[in-house]
Amino acid sequence: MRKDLRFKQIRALGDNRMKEKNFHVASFDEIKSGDTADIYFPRCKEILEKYEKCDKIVVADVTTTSFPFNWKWAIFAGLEEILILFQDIDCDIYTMEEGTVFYPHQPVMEIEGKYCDFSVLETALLGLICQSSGIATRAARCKIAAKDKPIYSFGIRRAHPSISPMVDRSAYIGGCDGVSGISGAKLMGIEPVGTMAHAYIILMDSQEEAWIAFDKAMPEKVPRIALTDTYFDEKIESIMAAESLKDKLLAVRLDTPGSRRGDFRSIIEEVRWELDIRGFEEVKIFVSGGIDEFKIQNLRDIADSFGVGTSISGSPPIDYAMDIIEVENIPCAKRGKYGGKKQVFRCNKCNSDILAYRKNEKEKTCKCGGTAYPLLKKVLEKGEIILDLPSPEEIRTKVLSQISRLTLE
Ligand code: PCP
Repeated sequence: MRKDLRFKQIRALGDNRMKEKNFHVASFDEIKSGDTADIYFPRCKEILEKYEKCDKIVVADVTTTSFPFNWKWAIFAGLEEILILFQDIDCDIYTMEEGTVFYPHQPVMEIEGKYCDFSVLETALLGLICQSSGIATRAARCKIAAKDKPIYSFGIRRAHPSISPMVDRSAYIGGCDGVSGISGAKLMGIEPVGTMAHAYIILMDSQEEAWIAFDKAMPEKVPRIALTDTYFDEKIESIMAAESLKDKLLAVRLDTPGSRRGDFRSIIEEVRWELDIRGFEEVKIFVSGGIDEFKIQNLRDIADSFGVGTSISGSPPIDYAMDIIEVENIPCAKRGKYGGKKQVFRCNKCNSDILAYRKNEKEKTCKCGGTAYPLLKKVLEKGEIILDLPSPEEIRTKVLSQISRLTLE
């Protein structure tokens, strides 16, 4: 196609979007109708319809065979949006509860119905849980690394703004103690958290004026955390901030640029020393910028809280796959997959799992003598949501109790 024509087309598309005042995102209707599907799904559906194969009742499950970076476990997240996607679709869905820790080869979800009723939703389904589960898992890993020290999700600036509520919700249910995004916090009914930006310091006449003005302007509920790495060495600015705000200063934030970061641990130790010898033992140290679970592990004994961006919001997705495992009640699966409906039973004594062919057993006896209970429960019946959706807070609590028994290894 002649270049100018192609450009005109792009221009026209761009103009349409501009006219519609819409970003390059799919609408609710486009997602629900399968317009965000990979093209091979509607094409195959067309042929299946032509050959009258569409009425076959199938069971499809969603599993993964491994996790990024050889992680040993992951957090299942994104269920709430799955229910929005499948509401009014004539099928039944069994899933683990959102926030459940799971392992490779374990089904987090099983869908029963006529394949063609949901086939074009596979792409959206996977997208909803792959990204959300990756973010929640990385947040949980950072939370394990931080132990009792709070961690905050500062990563929505690294993702398309249309998904910032999902990013912050996944980070929060994964274990973050707070999120910086206004829309994400609104979605969860919590207060967004934040400190101050370098731009703010630069626009004010001096660091001191910026910190004092912040203190005068902000409502009491906003913690007084002074950013102390804009122009001078962190220890100098931290002393200046402590002497400016005295006992009103809760913490200093060190977001030292990479070019100056060198040995960040030593910088934090110096700041700690200088604050303590001047009687500011109560002033805490908040660090951000390039933080991940391993940096947290290395700094948690000297830093009091962490702002984590890219490593959580940009976490690799959990690469779930959806596969047919049964047709007309006959187990059948592609190579590399176990056929047949399944259930995962988790022992309430030793916490180990039993993967079994699903026969609706209420419980199983574990080899340790404990009782193992089923993790997959029916959440959608003939398109109707039958699950009382837990709040993000409840899901977060469930995650924290499970990860308290886990490690990063
Ligand atoms: C960024 C901002 C985020 C941090 C870094 C996320 O600092 O404060 O909290 O970093 P990460 O993605 O590496 O984890 P700046 O870019 O300096 O922005 P600002 O001056 O607005 O704080």
